[in-house]
Amino acid sequence: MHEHAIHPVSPEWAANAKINAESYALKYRASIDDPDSFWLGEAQRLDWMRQPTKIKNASFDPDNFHIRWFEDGTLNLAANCLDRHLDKRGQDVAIIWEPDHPDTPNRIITYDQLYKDVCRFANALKADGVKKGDRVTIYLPMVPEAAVAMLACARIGAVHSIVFAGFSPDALAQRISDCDSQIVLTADEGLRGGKKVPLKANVDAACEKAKVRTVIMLRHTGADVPMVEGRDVDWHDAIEPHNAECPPEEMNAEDPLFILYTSGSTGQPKGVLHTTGGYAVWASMTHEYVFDYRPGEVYWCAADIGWVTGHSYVVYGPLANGATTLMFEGVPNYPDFSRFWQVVDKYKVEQFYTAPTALRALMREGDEWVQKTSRKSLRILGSVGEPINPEAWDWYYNVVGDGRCPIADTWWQTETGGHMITPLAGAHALKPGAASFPMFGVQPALVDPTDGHIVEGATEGALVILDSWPGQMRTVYGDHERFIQTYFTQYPGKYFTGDGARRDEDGYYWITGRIDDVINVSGHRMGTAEVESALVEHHSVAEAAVVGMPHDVKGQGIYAFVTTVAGTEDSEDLRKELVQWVRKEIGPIATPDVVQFAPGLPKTRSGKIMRRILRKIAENDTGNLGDISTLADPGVVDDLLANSPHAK
Ligand code: 6R9
Repeated sequence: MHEHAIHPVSPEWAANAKINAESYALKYRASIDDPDSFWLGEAQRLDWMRQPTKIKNASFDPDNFHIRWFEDGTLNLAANCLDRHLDKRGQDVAIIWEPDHPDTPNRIITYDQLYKDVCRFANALKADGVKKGDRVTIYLPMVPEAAVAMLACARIGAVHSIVFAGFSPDALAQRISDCDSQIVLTADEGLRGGKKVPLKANVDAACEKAKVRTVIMLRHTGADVPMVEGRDVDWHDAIEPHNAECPPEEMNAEDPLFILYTSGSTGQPKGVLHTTGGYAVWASMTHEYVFDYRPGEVYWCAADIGWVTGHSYVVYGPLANGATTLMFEGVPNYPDFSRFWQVVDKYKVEQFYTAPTALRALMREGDEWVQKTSRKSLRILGSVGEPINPEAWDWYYNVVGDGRCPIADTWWQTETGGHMITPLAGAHALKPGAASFPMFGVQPALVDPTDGHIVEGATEGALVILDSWPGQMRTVYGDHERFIQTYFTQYPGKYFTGDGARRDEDGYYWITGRIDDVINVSGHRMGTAEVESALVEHHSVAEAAVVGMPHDVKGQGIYAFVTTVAGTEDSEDLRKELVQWVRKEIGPIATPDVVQFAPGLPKTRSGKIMRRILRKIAENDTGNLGDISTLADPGVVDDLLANSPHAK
């Protein structure tokens, strides 16, 4: 397929890694043949209040659908991330916080300190009336208090719902209302790449649409922001009256831990719900094995806590393992393009984990930015969020890692809770661009999308997972039917990922990307339906169809076809206005790259938009549009082609 070198497992990794080729094979077999013993064993990485005796109880069979793991066990995840480390590691660093600008003082937080901060904040939440099972919306920037807030919720059994701090007031309001959360945790402002983000103002605007009892606001930049009497509380005033003793709530393994909204192929974002025990085992196990993590090492996942990667690999996985986790407020290109590597050197980071889009953006700027830093501390590199193109992989490996550090290209999803398919550095030869092999307990398969039958051997197909794994989501919050409908009906009895994949002659999996109406912009999921519904909210828009287009840095860009209402002039000003409109409605990550005015969209006689054609136009692959004879009006295609920016 390509000429990129294959990198065999190095002798050092084979000899020293937590998992080598032999133990991978043995453990993988055991995890499938005898899941109960395997997972009871892995569950011992946690402290349980009551040990589980029932381990796996799950079936994807439509007539008997259920997913339960460790169902009679009880535990508290915050206690697992904090209390149990205090004896041995109280003075060890839990969180290193590196601010947006290198001249701003950093923060170093020990496990002792983090424990106290979490207990105090947990008491503040309780004092506000938050109880076990209540939803708490978190709209915070990348500051340690975000982790404190998550762990405080987990400690008292409240269910957190983090909304990425780049989302608009509307998007926030919708997520607050959907899970009926009465309380929002935020900051005055966020700070990214020197730019301020008006978080509190966004919360105020969201509160006009969503009913909220309390807003707790952290002073971060010190901006002068209005406080609403009776609703808004200063973070420090909230914790002031409370002490640092807060007994952890005893949670059932299947009690909810968090909700995280994610985009799907239809409708509004869905609230992915994760429960406590299985998720905790999964996050901890994958963090340890995939990053070969050993206590004392400084580990850095550069993802934002607003995404699932931040949940599992900035907070829960590393802290459950007693790790030192680095939390970075900034961006890769500020103040300059060396920022990532300077931070690596500053703290002697051993494991570094980021998204291909960041790598591609840095790669364009030239190798000097990397080469003027040492990076000697790095042992292993990780990639997540989208397929990594072999060119970016090679750059990551050769330039960033100086050809010394294996790359874990981790394929997984918000829904899966943690890594699903990834090479393990001590076990697998690396092929640039291949997500490679399944994690323990994961049974991937490829199916033929036309009839759903499983295809074997070296081939391509829709990626499904055949049986449950502990970190799997349990439901769509408030809509269990939608959960089943979205993931288990396309190929009954199997979990459908939404991704396509190829398996090569050596059994490596290569993820080819989404095959549903989800696009992946800079590693962030966007439903085309969401962007379309934002567009049609505009008074000049009659109809809109959105597809992905190839983009050098972002992986995919957003290409919108817009039909305006009769009598509207399709002007350049309107085009700009629509771009701004979508930014405002959803957030900057949804900014359309192209808006093409179209007097008509290609529809079948039954009125379905033929996205296949729009995708080809967006990809500028118009040589073969396929059969367009079933279109109600094949003539619209000529207009679309003539007016595509590619044609100009
Ligand atoms: C963790 C995360 C999930 C979608 C997923 C797939 C894409 C993620 C990938 C990858 C190829 C990888 N994806 N990791 N594609 N190789 N290593 O990103 O979760 O935001 O839910 O996105 O991202 O398309 O289906 P989420």
